[in-house]
Amino acid sequence: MSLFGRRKKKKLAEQQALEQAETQKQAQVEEQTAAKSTVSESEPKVGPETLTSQPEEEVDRYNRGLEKSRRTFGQKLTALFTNFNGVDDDFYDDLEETLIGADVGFDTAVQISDEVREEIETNHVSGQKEISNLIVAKLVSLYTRNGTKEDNHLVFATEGPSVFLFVGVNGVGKTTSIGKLAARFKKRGKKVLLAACDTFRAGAIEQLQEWGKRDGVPVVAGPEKSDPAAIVFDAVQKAKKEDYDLVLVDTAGRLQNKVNLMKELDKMRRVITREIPHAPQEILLVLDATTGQNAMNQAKVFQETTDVTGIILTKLDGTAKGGIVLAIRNQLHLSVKYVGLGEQVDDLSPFSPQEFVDGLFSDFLEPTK
Ligand SMILES: Nc1nc2c(ncn2[C@@H]2O[C@H](COP(=O)(O)OP(=O)(O)O)[C@@H](O)[C@H]2O)c(=O)[nH]1
Ligand SMILES: [Mg+2]
Repeated sequence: MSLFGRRKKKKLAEQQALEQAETQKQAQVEEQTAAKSTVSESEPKVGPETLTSQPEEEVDRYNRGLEKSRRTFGQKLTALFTNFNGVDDDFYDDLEETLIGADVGFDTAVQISDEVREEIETNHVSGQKEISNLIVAKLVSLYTRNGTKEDNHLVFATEGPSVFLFVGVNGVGKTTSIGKLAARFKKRGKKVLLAACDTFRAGAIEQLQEWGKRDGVPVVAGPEKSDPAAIVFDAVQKAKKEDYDLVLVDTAGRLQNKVNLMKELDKMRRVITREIPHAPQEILLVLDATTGQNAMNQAKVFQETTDVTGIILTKLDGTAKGGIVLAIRNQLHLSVKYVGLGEQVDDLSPFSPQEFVDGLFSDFLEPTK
């Protein structure tokens, strides 16, 4: 493809991302007052439980959640070959456009197209079927490249409570993911505590308390606009005193004010680490898969703001552009640890590159697989 064409395409992709970022900005006034926090009353008895979520169910959920992406990928790859006249510059141009349209990101699309071109030329690959197999194989290898089996594992403290901080902009699914994960870990016999540190957004505290009730796990909360660091302090104290295994901390994502966001997250981290050395074990950035390149921009800002340890990618069920997983792995060098596949409590699965690829390309993979 011509350099001009690439530049034009890159500019277009950047422009789209900018427009999306603009629409997300919300004017918010920051005012925090330290306040005394309280602990919700209903403390459940948490003991070992049988697992209700069987692996086969998870695979099914995966495949269902990827339905839209699979259909779109299939259609796009089919369209790419409808007018196939052999591999010329136009073909690689179309390939890049197809990949960009699936949200893999500009750089990754160009990388794939370059690698495909090199392989086709070196090995004199011809024929529609061979080339489409080659493209799929390339995508598969990129999805799984650098990924280890352990990639999606969350790190727990060897002793005492583990603390996971959830960060991300409003509406991406932080609170929902915390609710789902709390249920998941409780089922696995862990004693879980939630901390309502999004004190900024109206209704955020109540939303977490709702999840707490549903999951049967207590929530440490304070009044709206109170200092999140004060809430997290109380939560961590309680976790130590009462032998909790895991504290899941909800936060407010004020991306439009990076300095304040950084200060707030820093302060919370300092409080946590002072009380529990080595904590927080995870700082999980929650991204909404349906926002495409905008999610990539958010990730860049949060990576500059705090030490993100992994991604929770939500609403994968609501996008036809599963390619974003590839962009996150390839461009941000972060692993996707969990994926959200719906709004129900069970709709969150550990991310498995192989299952993901199988789900996405099942219509295209050779039956010998
Ligand atoms: N379809 C779908 N919806 C989700 C998923 N995760 C979260 N949501 C929805 O996204 C909306 C915002 O979620 P919320 O947890 O309040 O976001 P927060 O502002 O980051 O805490 C809610 O309506 C959730 O039900 C998911 O994986 N799939
Ligand atoms: Mg929330």
